[in-house]
Amino acid sequence: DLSPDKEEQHRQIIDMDNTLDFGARTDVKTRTTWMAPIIWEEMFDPHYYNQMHIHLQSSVALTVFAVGRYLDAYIKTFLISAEKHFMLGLPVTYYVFTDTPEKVPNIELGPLRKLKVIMVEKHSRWQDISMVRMRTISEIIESEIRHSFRYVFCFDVDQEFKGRFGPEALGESVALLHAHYYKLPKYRFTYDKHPNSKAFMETGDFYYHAAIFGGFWKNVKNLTDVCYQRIMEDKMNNVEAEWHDESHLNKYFWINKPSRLLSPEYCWDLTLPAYDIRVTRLIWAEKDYDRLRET
Ligand code: 2GW
Ligand code: MN
Repeated sequence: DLSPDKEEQHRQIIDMDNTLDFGARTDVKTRTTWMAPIIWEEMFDPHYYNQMHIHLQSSVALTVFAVGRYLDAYIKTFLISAEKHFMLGLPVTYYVFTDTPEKVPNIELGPLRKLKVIMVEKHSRWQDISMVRMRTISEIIESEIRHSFRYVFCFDVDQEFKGRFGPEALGESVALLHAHYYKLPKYRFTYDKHPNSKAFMETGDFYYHAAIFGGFWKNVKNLTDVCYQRIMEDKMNNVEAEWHDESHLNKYFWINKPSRLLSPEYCWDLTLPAYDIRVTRLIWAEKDYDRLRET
């Protein structure tokens, strides 16, 4: 575990994070009502964040699931591109969860970077592949990550890094604005609408995308525990939230406000018009649903 002193020092420096220039972008929202920053290009000095997190000895565990056909389809591009853009300069360990460990390609990793492959079962319902991730992430945080890493970031695999995804994205509790919803009025957000689902909500702050979430390991552990518990309660009550784990994630962040938000630069869909997107740091990979989802 990190010593309390280090943790405290880190918290102070993060809170003093007054280098962000909230006025640098007038075309987009750069702060939430609870004063959490929303990170956009031109608001921050990349060099400052690199130096600060090296100084603080920040370390990052990245979890990603590649089960069934998703391994062949996506993992190689995901990992190779992460090596070029994700948290360069910091110690990073990739935790790859798959049902076919022997098929994980051998990727050349930079210094301070490691890859661990962990076997998981392939759930027959795809909704379960994505929902059970919550439990698996909680377990690996408890058994390993908490002893060696300050931060955990959890990613969908069907995406590719294209630009800097650096330590400016690190925070106590980090959520991502969904590319399809950040400009839409709240009534269009697809929160869960089953009154007896634990994910049910009538209004919220933003629509968050479950393709990326992260933060201090303790916060991510709590998030995954709470979401998994609510997913299981739903199962007992024979109800499934509209967008599965993503609905539960949205409910969680409605109650537990994230301390830092990532703009859709951090997970962009290239099929959208990009008026306010000046950099694409990560993009959605193309989906061939017929090929990927047939069973
Ligand atoms: C998922 C859907 C249909 C068929 C297969 C799968 C599948 C997902 C799979 O066969 N193998 C697998 O490893 N996955 C993992 O689950 C993989 O990491 C993938 O990125 C993640 C979520 O599935 P994905 O990317 O196909 O769903 P999206 O892009 O529509 O994701 C959003 O909604 C999901 C819930 O329905 C999750 O909340 C996800 O985090 C969201 O981005
Ligand atoms: Mn996805």
